[in-house]
Amino acid sequence: MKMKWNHGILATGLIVGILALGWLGCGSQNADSSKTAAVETASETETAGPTKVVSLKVEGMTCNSCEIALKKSLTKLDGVKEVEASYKEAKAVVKVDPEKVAEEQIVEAITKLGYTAQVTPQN
Ligand SMILES: [Cu+2]
Repeated sequence: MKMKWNHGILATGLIVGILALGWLGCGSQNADSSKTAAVETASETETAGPTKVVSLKVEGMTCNSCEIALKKSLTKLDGVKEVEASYKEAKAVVKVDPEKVAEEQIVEAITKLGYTAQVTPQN
Protein backbone atom coordinates (compact mmCIF):
# COMPACT_ATOMS: atom_id res chain seq x y z
CA MET A 1 0.00 0.00 0.00
CA LYS A 2 2.80 2.38 0.88
CA MET A 3 4.48 1.75 -2.48
CA LYS A 4 1.31 2.57 -4.34
CA TRP A 5 0.97 5.83 -2.49
CA ASN A 6 4.54 6.77 -3.28
CA HIS A 7 3.96 6.03 -6.93
CA GLY A 8 0.94 8.27 -6.90
CA ILE A 9 3.04 11.16 -5.57
CA LEU A 10 5.74 10.44 -8.14
CA ALA A 11 3.25 10.42 -10.99
CA THR A 12 1.69 13.66 -9.80
CA GLY A 13 5.13 15.26 -9.52
CA LEU A 14 5.95 14.12 -13.03
CA ILE A 15 2.75 15.55 -14.49
CA VAL A 16 3.24 18.86 -12.67
CA GLY A 17 6.82 18.93 -13.94
CA ILE A 18 5.74 18.35 -17.52
CA LEU A 19 3.07 21.03 -17.27
CA ALA A 20 5.59 23.48 -15.80
CA LEU A 21 8.02 22.75 -18.63
CA GLY A 22 5.32 23.37 -21.17
CA TRP A 23 4.42 26.65 -19.53
CA LEU A 24 8.02 27.85 -19.43
CA GLY A 25 8.80 26.35 -22.81
CA CYS A 26 8.49 29.58 -24.73
CA GLY A 27 11.91 31.14 -24.25
CA SER A 28 12.25 33.63 -21.43
CA GLN A 29 8.83 35.13 -21.92
CA ASN A 30 7.05 33.18 -19.24
CA ALA A 31 3.94 34.91 -18.02
CA ASP A 32 3.37 36.21 -14.55
CA SER A 33 0.38 38.01 -13.15
CA SER A 34 2.20 41.33 -12.70
CA LYS A 35 2.52 41.70 -16.48
CA THR A 36 -1.23 41.76 -16.97
CA ALA A 37 -1.53 44.30 -14.17
CA ALA A 38 1.07 46.54 -15.83
CA VAL A 39 -0.83 46.53 -19.10
CA GLU A 40 -4.07 47.45 -17.37
CA THR A 41 -2.67 50.39 -15.42
CA ALA A 42 -1.39 51.94 -18.65
CA SER A 43 -4.90 52.66 -19.86
CA GLU A 44 -5.40 55.12 -17.01
CA THR A 45 -3.35 57.70 -18.88
CA GLU A 46 -5.25 57.15 -22.11
CA THR A 47 -7.21 60.39 -22.05
CA ALA A 48 -4.15 62.65 -21.65
CA GLY A 49 -2.72 64.31 -24.77
CA PRO A 50 -3.13 63.51 -28.46
CA THR A 51 -3.39 59.90 -29.60
CA LYS A 52 -1.89 58.31 -32.67
CA VAL A 53 -2.53 54.71 -33.65
CA VAL A 54 0.54 52.86 -34.88
CA SER A 55 0.01 49.50 -36.56
CA LEU A 56 2.92 47.14 -36.85
CA LYS A 57 3.69 43.87 -38.51
CA VAL A 58 5.43 41.76 -35.87
CA GLU A 59 7.12 38.52 -36.79
CA GLY A 60 8.46 35.99 -34.31
CA MET A 61 5.66 35.80 -31.77
CA THR A 62 4.65 32.19 -31.25
CA CYS A 63 2.27 32.17 -28.31
CA ASN A 64 0.27 34.11 -25.75
CA SER A 65 3.33 34.76 -23.62
CA CYS A 66 4.94 36.56 -26.56
CA GLU A 67 1.94 38.88 -26.75
CA ILE A 68 2.17 39.55 -23.04
CA ALA A 69 5.92 40.18 -23.18
CA LEU A 70 5.45 42.61 -26.05
CA LYS A 71 2.60 44.41 -24.33
CA LYS A 72 4.53 44.73 -21.10
CA SER A 73 7.65 46.02 -22.77
CA LEU A 74 5.85 48.62 -24.90
CA THR A 75 3.67 49.79 -22.03
CA LYS A 76 6.85 50.76 -20.17
CA LEU A 77 7.65 53.34 -22.83
CA ASP A 78 6.64 56.88 -21.93
CA GLY A 79 3.87 57.99 -24.27
CA VAL A 80 2.49 54.53 -25.00
CA LYS A 81 -1.15 54.43 -23.97
CA GLU A 82 -2.48 51.12 -25.15
CA VAL A 83 -1.03 48.01 -26.75
CA GLU A 84 -2.80 45.26 -28.60
CA ALA A 85 -0.82 42.31 -29.89
CA SER A 86 -1.76 39.17 -31.77
CA TYR A 87 0.72 36.41 -32.46
CA LYS A 88 -1.82 34.69 -34.70
CA GLU A 89 -2.09 37.71 -36.98
CA ALA A 90 1.58 38.68 -36.48
CA LYS A 91 0.68 42.22 -35.66
CA ALA A 92 0.48 44.83 -32.96
CA VAL A 93 -1.56 47.99 -32.64
CA VAL A 94 -0.11 50.63 -30.35
CA LYS A 95 -1.86 53.81 -29.25
CA VAL A 96 0.69 56.49 -28.49
CA ASP A 97 1.09 60.14 -27.69
CA PRO A 98 3.06 61.19 -30.82
CA GLU A 99 4.65 64.07 -28.90
CA LYS A 100 6.24 61.66 -26.44
CA VAL A 101 7.15 58.57 -28.40
CA ALA A 102 8.29 57.94 -31.97
CA GLU A 103 7.43 54.97 -34.14
CA GLU A 104 11.13 54.13 -34.25
CA GLN A 105 11.19 53.71 -30.47
CA ILE A 106 8.33 51.22 -30.66
CA VAL A 107 10.08 49.24 -33.39
CA GLU A 108 13.29 49.33 -31.36
CA ALA A 109 11.57 48.06 -28.21
CA ILE A 110 10.01 45.16 -30.12
CA THR A 111 13.32 44.35 -31.82
CA LYS A 112 15.02 44.22 -28.42
CA LEU A 113 12.62 41.45 -27.43
CA GLY A 114 13.82 39.40 -30.39
CA TYR A 115 10.94 39.97 -32.78
CA THR A 116 10.90 41.66 -36.15
CA ALA A 117 8.75 44.78 -36.32
CA GLN A 118 7.76 46.96 -39.22
CA VAL A 119 5.35 49.89 -39.14
CA THR A 120 2.35 49.30 -41.39
CA PRO A 121 1.75 52.48 -43.45
CA GLN A 122 -1.60 54.14 -42.78
CA ASN A 123 -3.59 55.45 -45.70
CU1 LIG B 1 5.61 32.93 -26.94
